[in-house]
Amino acid sequence: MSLTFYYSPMSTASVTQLVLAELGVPHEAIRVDLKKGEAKTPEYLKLNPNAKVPLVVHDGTAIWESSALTMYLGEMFGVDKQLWPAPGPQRGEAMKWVAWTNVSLGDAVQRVARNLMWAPEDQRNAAAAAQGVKDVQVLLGVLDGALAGKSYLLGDTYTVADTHVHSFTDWLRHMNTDFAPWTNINAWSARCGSRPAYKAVMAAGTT
Ligand SMILES: N[C@@H](CCC(=O)N[C@@H](CS)C(=O)NCC(=O)O)C(=O)O
Repeated sequence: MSLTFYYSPMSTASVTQLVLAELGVPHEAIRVDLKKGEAKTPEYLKLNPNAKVPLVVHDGTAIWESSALTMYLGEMFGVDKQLWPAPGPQRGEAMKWVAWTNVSLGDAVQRVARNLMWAPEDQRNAAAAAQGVKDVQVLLGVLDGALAGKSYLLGDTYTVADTHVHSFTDWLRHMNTDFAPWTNINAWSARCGSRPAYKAVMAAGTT
């Protein structure tokens, strides 16, 4: 088995890095310097024509999109370890949260980030940013409600769906999102943050 993980610190690749650590998958990690254009070389573009990280090459097949990677790695390496559900409704639930994070929550968060930070100043829209902030709070309410009375997204058992969603909420905290109303999320975050794999990745300082 050969698995190569292309990443850059402080990027979406952190999600995949945490998932790989949680699953204990042996791999080679290759750091891609985005500022130096290392994701735009002809060799890299052959593997990921989107010129982005994360990228995993597993036994010669290139797989990108962090949501796909969490689901794929969970399916390949997580079922025996009870870190990903076997096929069935619980797997559907796990997939639901991973897709929701990248598509629904991701959309609102990107509207905020684009209109406050990422876009050139003359392309930013304060009203769109303000609406994005409101939408993020509505979506966090959905997550908080789903965690009521539960230790983890799927109930009593931690899965890499938790790793995925938690990594994203960590980033939201860095963006100064208001988490004060979300007591269920905060208690769940503390549980996710106490996982040995999470602590080891944070201590290594490569995320
Ligand atoms: N939808 C993709 C987004 C990946 C993405 O946006 N990666 C950024 C870093 S956070 C990137 O590699 N950007 C290339 C660059 O900045 O040159 C995923 O979820 O994997």
